[in-house]
Amino acid sequence: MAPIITIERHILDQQRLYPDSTGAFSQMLYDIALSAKIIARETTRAGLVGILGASDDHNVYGEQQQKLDLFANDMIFKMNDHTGRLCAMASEENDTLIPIPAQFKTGKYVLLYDPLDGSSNIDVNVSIGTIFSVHRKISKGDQGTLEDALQPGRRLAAAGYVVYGSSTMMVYSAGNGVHGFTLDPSVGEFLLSHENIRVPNTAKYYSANQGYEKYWTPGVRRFTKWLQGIEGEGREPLAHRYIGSLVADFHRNLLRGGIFYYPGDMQKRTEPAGKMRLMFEAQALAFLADQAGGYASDGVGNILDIQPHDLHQRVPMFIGNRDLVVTAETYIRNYDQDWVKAYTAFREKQAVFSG
Ligand code: P6P
Repeated sequence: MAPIITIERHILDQQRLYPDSTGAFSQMLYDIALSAKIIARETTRAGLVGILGASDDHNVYGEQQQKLDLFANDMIFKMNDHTGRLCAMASEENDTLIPIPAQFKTGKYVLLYDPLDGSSNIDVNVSIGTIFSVHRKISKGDQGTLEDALQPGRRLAAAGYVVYGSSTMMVYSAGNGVHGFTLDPSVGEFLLSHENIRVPNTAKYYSANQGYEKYWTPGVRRFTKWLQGIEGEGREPLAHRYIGSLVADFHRNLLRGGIFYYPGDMQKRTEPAGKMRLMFEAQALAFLADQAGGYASDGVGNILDIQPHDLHQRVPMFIGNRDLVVTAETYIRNYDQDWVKAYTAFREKQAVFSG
């Protein structure tokens, strides 16, 4: 029988790899794991406690019951605002940077999170997820600033996700491999179940919303035909799996091999930059993919190298097996020069606008 290792024990063991760490980093990962346990509990009961949809009911604390994504957003904030480990937070649910309340000490990390990605799937009982990433404070002074949040993914200290599916799993990396933990609800502990996850060399799946294929660029359409074995050297087709919940699609491809892509387009449905949020989805998953031997690109280059300009900026995303993502980049370079020009101009305008 494999040794039973809780996520707390694993984080402590990882901490020994960084002798200079004060333990604040490990403590912060515990806090995130605890938030995940509480969200997991509410997610599994969502249909039962009337959290679905806003309601006039009030819970035992006298607070109005909220939709699950707002519950998750509040939960992560309240678990982390007083710990003295963070200098700021940023959430997909909040337009601006979230300061640490004045009555609490600040720390040296910024936590960015999408509290419940895919929340439109909650009402139909499809897996959903929480995505988080952690940057180190680089600005002067005690309070965090946008400068601390808007750093390239290469500088991430840690990133991870929780997938609330048939079981609840937390997957994280602190820069030393990707490790997965499965929640044992009977003891309320995340137990190590997938140590040092590596993207399998042979991909099994491709994940994209082909309902929007008419908006895609010629290169992306031809790349999709290549994945299906119709274009090019007639490879064995990959199976198409698209759950419409990013964390669930990413998690399956991480474990079984595959590529997820949400391309930009020229028909202005999602602007040239597509739909994925750089700071709350793409950076975190790109960091994990890189740590697991995979690769994440915006179609032009590595997502980890993008200098962010806005908390809510979007990027196209091709993520998974390196050889598949590189092939997507080749198709785009060869057939989508117009899009590349429009996307590059779009990003340059963003840079200028953000000053
Ligand atoms: P579409 C969910 O809303 C989400 O942000 C991701 O979880 C998911 O991958 C994507 O959007 C689905 O988008 O346009 O295919 O419905």
